[in-house]
Amino acid sequence: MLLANWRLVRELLTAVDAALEVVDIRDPLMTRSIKFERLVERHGIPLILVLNKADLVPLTVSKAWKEYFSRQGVNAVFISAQKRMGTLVLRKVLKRALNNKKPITAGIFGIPKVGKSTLINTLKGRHSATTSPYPGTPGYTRRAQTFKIGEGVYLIDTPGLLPPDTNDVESEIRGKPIDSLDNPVATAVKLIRKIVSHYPTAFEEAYGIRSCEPDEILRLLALKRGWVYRKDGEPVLQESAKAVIRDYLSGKIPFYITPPRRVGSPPYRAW
Ligand SMILES: Nc1nc2c(ncn2[C@@H]2O[C@H](COP(=O)(O)OP(=O)(O)OP(=O)(O)O)[C@@H](O)[C@H]2O)c(=O)[nH]1
Ligand SMILES: [Mg+2]
Repeated sequence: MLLANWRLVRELLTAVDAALEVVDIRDPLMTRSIKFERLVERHGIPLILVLNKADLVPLTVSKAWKEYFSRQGVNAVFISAQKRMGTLVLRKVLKRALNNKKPITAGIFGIPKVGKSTLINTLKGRHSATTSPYPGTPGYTRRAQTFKIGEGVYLIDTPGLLPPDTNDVESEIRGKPIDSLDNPVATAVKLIRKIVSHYPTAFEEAYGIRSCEPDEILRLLALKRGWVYRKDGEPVLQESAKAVIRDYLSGKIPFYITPPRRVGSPPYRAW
């Protein structure tokens, strides 16, 4: 799977007037890249943090995240690229950040599967950039490409940035294709723990499985879907593990976290 290497990112940052960093609003802190943000700062261009997938979280949560970042001096906008929500505000914020200058070129960056290409399509008004639901599946972005989204307004779509080197499971599930994960069951267990610690009824709502126990959830899901070994009827946990990761990425499992109360305090225990 091709990712944006840092040399390409630096080259692009030299060429653009502003950088848009797209993150997943369900967990912005674990889907942003501080390394990237520092690089933008060094290039002296405006950074706009685009909190995408706002259709997956309550409006109060979107507002709280925007507020959280504003307090830290980060220019943040929440949108739903898929549902075409908030894009007018984003256009305005971009215009203001560049003092109405024209023509302008902005780069769209962010770790894999946060919706960079979907945002381009929404702003352009038709399907031009290819998209895909899971890391490395056909349609994911392999190279930088420029799109015109209005008179004198150009956006550059870019391949996913290397996910930040944290212990968080977001980096694990976005860094490579799901079928290439070393241990999908271990990754899914970590993901389930993260989900239920913030949204205890997630698996009941998604699959009708009333449990918060990762092993039990994987076992029951496999049995429910008929993913069993023919010889002994035991559940194939790899299959349910991959399904959970896919369903999380595509937003089928309800989940979101709320901003930490005090700036700087961790939002939750890192698993
Ligand atoms: N619910 C929801 N899903 C979204 C939204 N924006 C994008 N998606 C979905 O997220 C998935 C990834 O979208 P892409 O636009 O391919 O993401 P990307 O950041 O360009 O991914 P890479 O090119 O692989 O780095 C797709 O299945 C989109 O339909 C959104 O606002 N809400
Ligand atoms: Mg893309």
